[in-house]
Amino acid sequence: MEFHQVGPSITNTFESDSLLRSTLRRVLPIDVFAKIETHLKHVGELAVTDWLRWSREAETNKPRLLQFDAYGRRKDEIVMSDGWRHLEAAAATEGIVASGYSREFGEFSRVYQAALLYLFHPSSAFVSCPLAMTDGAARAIELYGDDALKNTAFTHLTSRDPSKFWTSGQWMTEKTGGSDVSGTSTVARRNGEAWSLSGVKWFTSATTSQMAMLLARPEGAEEGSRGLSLFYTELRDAKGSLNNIEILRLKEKLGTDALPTAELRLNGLPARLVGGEGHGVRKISSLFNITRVYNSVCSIGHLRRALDLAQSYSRVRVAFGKPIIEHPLHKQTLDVVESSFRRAFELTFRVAHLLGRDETGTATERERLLLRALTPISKLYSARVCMAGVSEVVEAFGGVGYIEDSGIPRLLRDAQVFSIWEGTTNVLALDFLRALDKEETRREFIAAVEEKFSISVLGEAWSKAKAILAAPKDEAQARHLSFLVAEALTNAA
Ligand code: MFK
Repeated sequence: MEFHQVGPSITNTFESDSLLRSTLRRVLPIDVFAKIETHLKHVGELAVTDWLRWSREAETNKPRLLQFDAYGRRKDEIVMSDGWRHLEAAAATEGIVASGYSREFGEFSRVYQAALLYLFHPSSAFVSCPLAMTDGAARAIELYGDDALKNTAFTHLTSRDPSKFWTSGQWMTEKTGGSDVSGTSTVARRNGEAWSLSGVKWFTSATTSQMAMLLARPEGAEEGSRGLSLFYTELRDAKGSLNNIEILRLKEKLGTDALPTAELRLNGLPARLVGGEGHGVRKISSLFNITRVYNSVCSIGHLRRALDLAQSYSRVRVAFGKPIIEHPLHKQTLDVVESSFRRAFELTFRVAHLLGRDETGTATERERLLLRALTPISKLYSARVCMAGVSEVVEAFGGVGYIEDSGIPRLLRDAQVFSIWEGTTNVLALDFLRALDKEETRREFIAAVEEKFSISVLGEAWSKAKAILAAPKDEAQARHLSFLVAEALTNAA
C-alpha cells in the first residue's frame, strides 16, 4: 500500500503550554491565576478549533478592494472574509483589548492580557495587528484625550460587545517617512475648532477600522517632529461613506495576506486634535510603545505555534528507522530553538508585567525606566528570535516545509513582518539608546537591572553590555548592545 505521512497535530494551546502555565503560576497571585485559568483554557481550545478554521478561511479569502460600482461611481469598499469578521468579534468577546483596561487584576492585568493575546495571535490571521493599534489608541486617549473622546471612542475600543467594539488604525507611515516620522507631509488646516487633513498615508493596516490616530503638520507649524500634532478621526460619516478618504490600493505584501493594508489619500479628512498642538511624535509614542509590546507577544505566540508543529511532526515522522525526535541532532536543533523561544518569552512577559505596574501606578521609578528601556529590547529581540526559529522549523519539515499547502511557508513569510512592523531592529536599538540618553539614566538603568537580577545570572553578556554603556555613545554598537542586554536578562529562562 502507498505510504502517506501523518501530519502534525496541535491540541488546546493553553493546556499544552507548560511554560505559559508555569510562568503565570510564578508571576500571578494564586487567586488571580485561579480566576483566569478557566478562561485561558477556553481560549486555548478556541485557538485549535473555531479560530483556526476562521483564520484559514481569512487567509484563503484575501481582502479585496472594490474601487468602483457597476456605473463607475467611486465606492472604495474593502471586502473582508467571514473568517476575519468572526475573529474580530471573538477578540471583543474574549476581551483581548478590554482586559488591559478593566484592570480587574491590577498590576497583573497586562500579564493576563499578554496570555490571551499570545494564545489568540497564531490563530488570528493577524487580526492581532488592528488589535495592537486599537489598544495603543485607547492608551493615547487615556493619556491625552478629552472627556468626549474618553466617553465615546475609548468606550468602543475597550468594549467586549462585538456590536459596539471598534478597532483603530495608526496612520504614521508616509512616503516621506517610514522610520523617520518627522518627514510626515500630511497638512492639517484649521477652521475654528475643526481640522481637516490632506496628504497620503502609505501604510494603513486597519482600513476597515472605525477610527484612526494619525500625525499631521498644522499649516505654519515648525519643521521636524515637534511641529507635528496628533489627531483623531472617524473614517465614515453617519451614512457609512468614507470621510474624504480615497483608498488608492491594497498592498501586495510578502505575508499577512488576510490583513487589509492600504494606501490612502486624505482629501480634507475631518479630524480632532488630541492633546493640544505640537509634539506629535512624543504623543504617538504612547501608542507605539503599546503596539511594540503587542508585537513581542505576537512574535513569541507565532514561534510557539511553529515549534508546536515541528515538535509534533518530529514524533510522527520516521526516518532512518525511528521517529526523527529520537535522532539526537534533530532533537538538539529543536531544543536550541525552544531555548531561544523561552528567553524571548521571559523578556516579553516581564515587560508586560512592568507595563501593568506602570499603568496602575504601582511601578517604582526604576521599574518605569526598565519599562521604557526594555520595551524596544523585547520587541527587537522577540522578532529576531521568531524569524530565526521559524526558519529552522521550515527546515525541520524538510521538503514539506517548502510546500504551500502544508501551511509552513506562510509562517515564515508572516514572521518576517515582526522586525519591520512598529520599527525595524536598528530603529528599536537606537530607541534603546534614546531611552538611556543621559549618563545618569544609564547609571540608573544598570542599578535597576542589578537590583532585579543577580550578577551571577546576568553573566558575561552583562559585563560586556555595561562596558559599552560606560563608553561614549556609539550608534554603531546599538544593535550589539541590545542583544547583549536581552541575553543577559534572559539567562535564567
Ligand atoms: C502586522 C502586519 C503589518 C503589515 C505591514 C506593515 C509594514 C510596516 C508598516 C510600518 O510602517 S510599521 C513602522 C511604524 N513606524 C514606527 O514604528 C516608527 C519608527 N521610528 C521611530 O520609532 C523613530 O525613532 C521616531 C519616529 C520615534 C523618531 O522620531 P524623532 O522625532 O526623530 O525622535 P526624537 O526627536 O528623538 O523624539 C521626539 C520625542 O518623542 C522625544 O520626546 P521630547 O519631545 O519630550 O523630547 C522622545 O523622547 C519621544 N520618543 C521617541 N520615541 C519614544 C519617545 N518617547 C517614549 N517612547 C519612545 N519609544
